[in-house]
Amino acid sequence: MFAYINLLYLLIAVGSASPIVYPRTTNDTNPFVFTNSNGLNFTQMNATLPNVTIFATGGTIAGSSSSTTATTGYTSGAVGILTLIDAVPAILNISNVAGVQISNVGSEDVTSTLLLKMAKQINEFVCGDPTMAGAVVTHGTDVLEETAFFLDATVNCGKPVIIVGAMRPSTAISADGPYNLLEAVTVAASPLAKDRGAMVVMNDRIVSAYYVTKTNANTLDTFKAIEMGNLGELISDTPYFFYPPVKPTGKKAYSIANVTSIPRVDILFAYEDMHNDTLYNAVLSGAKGIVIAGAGAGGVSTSFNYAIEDVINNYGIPIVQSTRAMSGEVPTSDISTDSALHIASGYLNPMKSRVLLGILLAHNKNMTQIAKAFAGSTDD
Ligand code: DAS
Repeated sequence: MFAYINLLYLLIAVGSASPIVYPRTTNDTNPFVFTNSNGLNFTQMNATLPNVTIFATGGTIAGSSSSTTATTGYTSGAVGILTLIDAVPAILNISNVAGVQISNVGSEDVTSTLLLKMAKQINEFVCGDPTMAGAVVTHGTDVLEETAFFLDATVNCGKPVIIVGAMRPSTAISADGPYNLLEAVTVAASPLAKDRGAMVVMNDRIVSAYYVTKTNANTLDTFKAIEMGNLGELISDTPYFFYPPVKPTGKKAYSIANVTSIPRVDILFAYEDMHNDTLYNAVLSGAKGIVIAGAGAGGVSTSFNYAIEDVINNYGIPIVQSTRAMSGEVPTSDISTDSALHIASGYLNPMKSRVLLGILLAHNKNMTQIAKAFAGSTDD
């Protein structure tokens, strides 16, 4: 019945000169005034504004602490999506928003199962709905770059997918979450944000999800793409893009419509005096792919390199060599030998390399196909 009334109102709106507006209700037990065809609820529906869906996963942006000065030691994911939206009424001047509570966890607890659920729901509720302008994902910052990379690779309808977090809990003085959320919804609702892939919007910056990384464990300006720079910024909540829409070199799109799980991929850190058994332990523990956070441009010890080549040739496990350095490229030339197919990560850091390798294994790509997919990040 409710949906029928909505449809009636929308028909009137389409027919009438002045667009219909469902103002916010004061009814706290049922704050929703509109339900769309996918069953998503809105606390306002103003037909003159774009529609954005916010997918909440938890993290500091939804964190709380008894102290207003604490920026550590708080509870992640303590606050639900409606509370987040209600804390920033200015959002409703920019966009109608629906909220989907995917999870409410610290980002360290986000799993590949959650990532698949997120990507499938964004594809269904945003890409599949012509009335929806874009998506926002609220997320913990610690592994945000991995989720951002995964969504950038698996949601490719051209609509903006904006990942946002906070470095201070919502209870802190000058909490950054509310303004970050306002900026994220603003970009998700902006026609300028189309065809740019997923982006991370935090601290007034707009950064490509393909390249962004968390550069500092504590500070508000932590998310950067060190060599590639920002795609744009926001000033007084107005987005400015520095370039026309552009695709990162080598980026490819992958469907996860028929993917039900992502194979295990482990990351091993290179260091002085590293031991080979860590590699064999990962393989024997069930890893179907390995990423090495190599020293410099993918470097490992001579002995460990023998182990790599043994695992590639005799266990058939793909091994991607990335760098433990904060930025830079691992070119094929720096790691290749005649005795095994070493796979270079290009400009992808170990965390993003692991996400890409997992997606490629989920699509049953062989080592040669995997090597070509990574080579695209520099040679395309
Ligand atoms: N609580 C940590 C997380 O969920 C940090 C954060 O969100 O900023 O990633």
